[in-house]
Amino acid sequence: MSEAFHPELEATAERIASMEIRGAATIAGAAAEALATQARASDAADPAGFRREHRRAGRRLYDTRPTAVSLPNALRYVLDRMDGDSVAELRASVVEAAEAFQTRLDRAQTDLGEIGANRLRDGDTVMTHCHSTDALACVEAAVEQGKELSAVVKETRPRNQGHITAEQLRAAGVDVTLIVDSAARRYLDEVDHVLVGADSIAADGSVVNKIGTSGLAVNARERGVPIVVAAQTIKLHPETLTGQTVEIEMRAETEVVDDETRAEIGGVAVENPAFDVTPPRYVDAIVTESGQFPPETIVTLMRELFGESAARPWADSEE
Ligand code: RUB
Repeated sequence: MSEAFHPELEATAERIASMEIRGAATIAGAAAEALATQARASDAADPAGFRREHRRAGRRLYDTRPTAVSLPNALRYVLDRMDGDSVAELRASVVEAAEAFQTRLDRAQTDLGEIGANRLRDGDTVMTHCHSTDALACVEAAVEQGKELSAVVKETRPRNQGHITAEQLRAAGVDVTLIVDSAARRYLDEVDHVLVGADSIAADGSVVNKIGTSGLAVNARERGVPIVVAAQTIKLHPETLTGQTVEIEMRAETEVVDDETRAEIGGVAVENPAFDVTPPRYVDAIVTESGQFPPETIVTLMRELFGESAARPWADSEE
């Protein structure tokens, strides 16, 4: 099997691309675990073969979805720790790093949940967009502190991730109202916070999240409702330190209209960007496991965590 992808790694890559596995933190955990699976099963003949195999496996995972930086940050975490003089040592280092990554991921979410919960008062209502495990962690921690909360949940077309949020908030004991996306402004007067997650945060504090986040933030600012982004530090995009922009994923038009509807409408273009960019001036706070930050200061934390450079330890496409 040397240098072939393990079927489970291939399956994880396909499930990330099809969004069966979705959400930035969940994608990151799945990618790290897939590398560990590849390592456990590797029959590489020598250390060089093992390294090549895992750099290529990293590339396979990297190529699945372009916007959530938690994916390359997970690959960086594991592959940067691939170390040893024998295949056995290399294998152990990859498995250990993947396990440590998952532990850090879980701990970071718990810690940021506690910090985000401090912003929420008993009786508050939050408005959510999409489904973010980091954002949910804040609400769940507040509920555990004994606060009673309500939520206005945007359905989040075209994939309706708001349905997952609605179900999970209801299960946590939150009073949930589901609305269509275009009703958001009407309900902003009734909410105390807009609480969303992030797929990537750029060095200037711009927040890349599910399409519709930026419009919601602009409307919330106009209504005087604070906009809080819950995002653990693996959402910080180190390549933006050197001026790179975050690629916005364009998805299939079939997510927007089915073939029959499309035939009825006739020859129109359909565009389906999955994410948008909210400028820092529309964000009140970014809540991470290391504390909460005004977006304009996030660059300091990014430099501390990643330095000035972001290596790409996965294989180049021509390798
Ligand atoms: C998911 C999305 C979520 C972030 C944060 O988009 O935009 O808000 O990924 O999620 P998609 P989390 O459904 O296209 O993956 O806080 O769980 O990392």
